[in-house]
Amino acid sequence: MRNRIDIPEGLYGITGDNFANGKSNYQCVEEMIKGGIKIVQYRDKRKNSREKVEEAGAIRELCRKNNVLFIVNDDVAIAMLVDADGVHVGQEDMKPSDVRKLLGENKIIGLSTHSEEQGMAAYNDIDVDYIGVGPIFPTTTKDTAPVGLGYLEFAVKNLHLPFIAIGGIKDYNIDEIIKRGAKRICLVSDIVGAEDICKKIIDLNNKILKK
Ligand code: 3NM
Repeated sequence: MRNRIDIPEGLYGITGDNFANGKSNYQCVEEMIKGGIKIVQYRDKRKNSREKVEEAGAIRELCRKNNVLFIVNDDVAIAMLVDADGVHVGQEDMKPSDVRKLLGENKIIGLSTHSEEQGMAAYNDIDVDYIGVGPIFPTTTKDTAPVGLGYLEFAVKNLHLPFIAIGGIKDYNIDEIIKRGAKRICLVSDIVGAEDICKKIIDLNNKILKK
């Protein structure tokens, strides 16, 4: 039986150039890395596959040079092509056990979960290394209804695998997440939309990691 691959604590970065005030996904990741991010997910719902392979490949190399974990959202083929460290799938994407067959034991698989039932199922699935818990608050970045802080509290108590709190998290509400015990947190629009992404990463990681 395999052991889950651990996920670094602190911020989990996700690309989102539609919120980035003209910066490319590559530029955003460069700034995230300067700020000390340890894991980045390539997520793009607008470009075609050819464009995504090119962009993901470039960001993959940037992450490799800087010892930053690189995860691809949804697309197992692109993850394999660029030799990503892992794939993040949703509830309607390929099943983790099928992704595992394609990627092998040593790659990371993440799964979005939006309820206690989905969270428990993922906890009992050894092919899942970590889960997303959210959307905690309303978000315009993903078309999923918010689940509230209740599911986060359930996850902290009952789901003993790495989880990423996500969805509508901003400077003004991140304390609600940290004080409930989340160690890994993702903000998409608030980070890529920041004027100084590097400084934002440093400040938020100091808060989450209590430096
Ligand atoms: N996944 P923002 S919420 C990509 O709950 C994503 O699974 C979610 O973006 C989930 O920080 C989300 O801009 C979007 O609200 C988060």
